[in-house]
Amino acid sequence: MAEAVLSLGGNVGDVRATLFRALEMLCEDGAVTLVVRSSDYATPPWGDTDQPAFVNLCARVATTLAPHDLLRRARAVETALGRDRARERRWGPRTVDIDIVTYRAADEGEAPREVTLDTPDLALPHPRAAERAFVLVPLAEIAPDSLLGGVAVRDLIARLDTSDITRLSSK
Ligand code: PH2
Ligand code: MG
Ligand code: MG
Repeated sequence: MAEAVLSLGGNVGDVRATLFRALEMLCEDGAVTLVVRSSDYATPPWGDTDQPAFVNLCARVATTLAPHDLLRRARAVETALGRDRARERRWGPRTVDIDIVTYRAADEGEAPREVTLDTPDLALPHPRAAERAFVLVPLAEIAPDSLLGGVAVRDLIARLDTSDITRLSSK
């Protein structure tokens, strides 16, 4: 079993319900199982500030899927939940975005190892996660000691302004 950290976010529609459903759909069979998820967080739009606030969360999953198979599943869930990549603008509004932040392979009898990948559709660890408070704040809730590019999440956060990110109470 491998373990992956996922970042989910969206800002169109009933986002909290959509993110909840996205986790359910990702875990619909035994190939992906939820280990732990963060709270939902309201986060200011990053990259393109002329759009509504996002809701973001992070989740740790165990999976038998290889990185690209996990990506394919994430994309299928995005599409099923109303995302239309052909119509959206870069960093613009979307019902749901599911990103793989890190992927740790644990082959039988071997120590877990962090997978690094640089392909056109998937780079691991996620190349910009370490700079994004909307990824790091939820991630710190579930794994403050985890490393991104060799630096602990709690230390990465210390460099950023997180004052405009608010944890949403559970529904
Ligand atoms: N995703 C984007 C662009 N900007 N801003 C926040 N706060 N949260 C996101 O998930 C997000 C974003 C494109 O994927
Ligand atoms: Mg994405
Ligand atoms: Mg994204």
